[in-house]
Amino acid sequence: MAKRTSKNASAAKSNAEAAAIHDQKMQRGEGGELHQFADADSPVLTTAQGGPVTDDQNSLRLGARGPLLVEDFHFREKIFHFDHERIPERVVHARGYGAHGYFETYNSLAAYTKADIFQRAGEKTPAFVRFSTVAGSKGSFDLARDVRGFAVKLYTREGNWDIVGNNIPVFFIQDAIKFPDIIHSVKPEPDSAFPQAQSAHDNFWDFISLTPESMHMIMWVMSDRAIPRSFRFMEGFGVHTFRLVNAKDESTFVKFHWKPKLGLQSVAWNEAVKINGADPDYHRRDLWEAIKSGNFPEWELCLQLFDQDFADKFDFDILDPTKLIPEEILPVQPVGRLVLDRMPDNFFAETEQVAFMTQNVPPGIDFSNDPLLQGRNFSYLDTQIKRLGSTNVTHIPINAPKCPFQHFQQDGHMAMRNPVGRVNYQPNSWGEGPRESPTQGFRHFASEEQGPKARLRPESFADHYSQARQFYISQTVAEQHHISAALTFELSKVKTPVIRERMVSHLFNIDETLATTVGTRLGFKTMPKPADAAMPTRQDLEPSPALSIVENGPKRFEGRKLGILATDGVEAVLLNALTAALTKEKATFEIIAPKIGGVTASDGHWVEAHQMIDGGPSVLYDAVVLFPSADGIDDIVQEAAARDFVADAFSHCKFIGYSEAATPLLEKAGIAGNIDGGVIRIASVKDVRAFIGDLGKLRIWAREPSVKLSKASTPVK
Ligand code: HDD
Repeated sequence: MAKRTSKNASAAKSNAEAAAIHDQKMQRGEGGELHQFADADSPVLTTAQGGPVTDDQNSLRLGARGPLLVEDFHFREKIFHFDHERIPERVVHARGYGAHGYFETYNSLAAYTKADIFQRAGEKTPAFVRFSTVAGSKGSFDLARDVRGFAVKLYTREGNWDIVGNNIPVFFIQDAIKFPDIIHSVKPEPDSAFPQAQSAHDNFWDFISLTPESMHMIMWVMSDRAIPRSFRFMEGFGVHTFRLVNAKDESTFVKFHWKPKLGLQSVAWNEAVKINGADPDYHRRDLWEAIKSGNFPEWELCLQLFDQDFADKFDFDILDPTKLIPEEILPVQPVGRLVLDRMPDNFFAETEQVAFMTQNVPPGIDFSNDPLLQGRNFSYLDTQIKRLGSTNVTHIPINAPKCPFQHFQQDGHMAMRNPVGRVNYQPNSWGEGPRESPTQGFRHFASEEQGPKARLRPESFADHYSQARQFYISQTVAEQHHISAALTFELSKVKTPVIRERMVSHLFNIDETLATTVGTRLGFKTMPKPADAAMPTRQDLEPSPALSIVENGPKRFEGRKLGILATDGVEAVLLNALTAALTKEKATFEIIAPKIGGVTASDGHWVEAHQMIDGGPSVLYDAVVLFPSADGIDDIVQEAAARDFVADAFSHCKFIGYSEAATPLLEKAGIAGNIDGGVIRIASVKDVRAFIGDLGKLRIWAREPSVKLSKASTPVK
C-alpha cells in the first residue's frame, strides 16, 4: 500500500511549524525549480513498482532544452495513472457524501424476523451511509431542489444489508421500466446539456405532466423536504413495503423509517439559491464538521409493521411505491439507532466506490412484489460493474462483508482474493470448501403467486391524487405557501405554455386554492379544467401532522450554527456569555468580522474570526447576532455584504439578536421599523439566555407574508 510521506511526523507538529521545516529543506535545481529531498523524517518517493525516484520535478530529456525521451518510465507511469483517475460517476445520485458508524439494536425482534442484526438488545453492527442528490452530476452543488438519497449499508454477521432509500417516502413512478424516462427528463436536456441539477425545465415537467402517478411525489419535491438544511436534519425511508421473516417462516410486512434525533429542518428556496453560491459544499461540510467535532448525528430506525389483513383493509395498495401509510394510522416503532461517528479516510476509496444494491438482504429480510423494488433488484448490480469496472466489487474493502464468507467465484479484473488449493467448485470429492446450509441459508419467502403473463398495472394503483392532497393539507400554512411558490418558480422556467397548463390541470385535482394560486401567478388568463383522472380524489383522508417539517422541528438549537457579526470593541461579557450558552446547548457558532484575522474585544482579548463578512453571508447560519461596537459600526454599515447579512437573515425569517450599537445596520437593511418577535435586543447576560431559548423555534414563519420572500407564496383566493 502506498504510504503518505511523513504523515505521522507532520501530524505531531502544527501546520505552521511543519511548513517552516519543509521550507528549510527545499533545494533549488538549476532551472530554479524547488526539490524536497528525502531525509530521516520522510521516506523515499517510489514508482508504483517500488523503484526509488531521484527527481520528480523534471522529465527525462536530451539536453536541458531538448525533447523528452520515451524511456522515462517514471513519467510514463505517472501520467498513465493520472489519465485514468476518473471512473464513471453514478448515472443517478452522482453527488454524494458518506460516513461510517454503527447501528445499535434496542430489543430483540425475533418474533418478527430471524435477521441476526435484530436478535440481541445492544448488538452493534458496523454501518456506512451515503447521502446524495439525484439529478446533478458529481461536481454539482448541494442545495439543489431535489430528492436526497439515504443509502445505508449494514455489515451484519450474516452478510451485508443495504437499505437504499431516499428522504421522501414515495417515488415518482410505479414501474421500474419508467426509471430511465423519469431520469432522462430531469437530467440536462440532451441537446443543450443544461440545466444542471435542476428540475425547472421543459423536459422534466413535460414528463411529469404526462405521468399522473408522480403527483404525490411532486408535492414532496416541491415542498421544503427537497431543500434540507442538513443531512443530519432529514428523515430517510426505505420507500417500498418489505417483509420480515421469522424462524417459523412467517412473514410480516414492514416499512423502514429513519428519524433524525435532532428533528427536521429545511431552508427557504431564496436561501438555497444563495447557499449554492456561498458554499456549494454546504451539506458535506456540515456533516464533516459535525463528525469531526464529536457531534455524531443519530437517527432512530422505526418500523411500520403490518399483516395481510391490514394490507387488505388499507385504503391503497401496499405494493404501490407512490403511496405511504400515514403514521397516525399505523404508528412507527423505534427498534434501534444509527450513529455516524467517523469520516472516511479517503473519499474515493470509500464514498465513491461504495456499491449499494437493494438485493443485498440477509436471511430474515425479504422483498414484496412492489414492481419498482423488483426492477431495482435487477438494476443495481449492472450499475456497479459499469462504475467500478469489475465483477469483483466486493473485493474493495468498503463493499466487503465484515462476517466470514467463502464461495467459489474467482478471477476477473483486479481479483484480490483468490482460491487457495485445488477446490474451486462444489460438490467435490476432496472434503474441502464451503457447503450449502438449508438451515442457515437465505430462504426466499414462499409466497404463492399466480396470474397471466402480461404487461399489466393493477387497478389498485390507479388513485393518483388522494395522497397528494393529503400531503398538501397536512402542511402548515407557511409550508403550503412554499409549495405553491416552488411550483410557480419551476413552471415559470418551462417555456412551453401547454406544459404549464397541463400541470396546473393536475393541481386542480389536488387542491383548488393551490391550482388557482399557481395559475394566477403564472399569468393564466383562464384556468384549465381539472385533468382527466382515473379515479376521483378522495376528500375524506385526514391531515397527517407527521408529514410537516415545521410540526416536527427540534424545538431546540442543538446541532445548529449561529453567525455572530463582530467588530473591534465587541462587548466581551455578552460575547462570552453567548458562546458559553451555545456550547452548553451543543450548538456551534462562527465569528464574522471585517477582517479574517479577527477582532479585539472590549476587554482587550483577541477574538479569532472564522469568516470575513464577504465570506460568511447569513444564509450559512441558522440564526445571527449583530455585535458591532459603537466605534466599529461605522466601518461596516456602508458595506453591501453587511447590509445583505442582516436583510437576508430577516427575509429568511431567522432570529436576529442585536446590540444597541447595531441599530444603524438594522436601519440600513430596512428592518428597523419592522422589528418583530424574532428581532431581539441583547443588552445583558439575561437577554442572552432568553435569546438562546427562543432560537429553538428556528424560524419566525409568521414574518414571511410581510417580507414577501416569494411573490408567488401568497395564496390567491
Ligand atoms: Fe436508485 C442509485 C434510491 C429507484 C437504479 N438509488 C441510488 C442511490 C439511492 C437510490 C439512494 C444512491 C446509492 C449510493 O449512494 O450509492 N432508487 C432509490 C430509491 C428508489 C430508486 C429510493 C425508489 C424507491 N433506482 C430506482 C429504480 C432504478 C434505480 C427504479 C432502476 C430500475 N439507482 C439505480 C442505479 C443507481 C441508483 C442506476 C445509480 C448508482 C447506483 O445505483 O449505485 O442502479
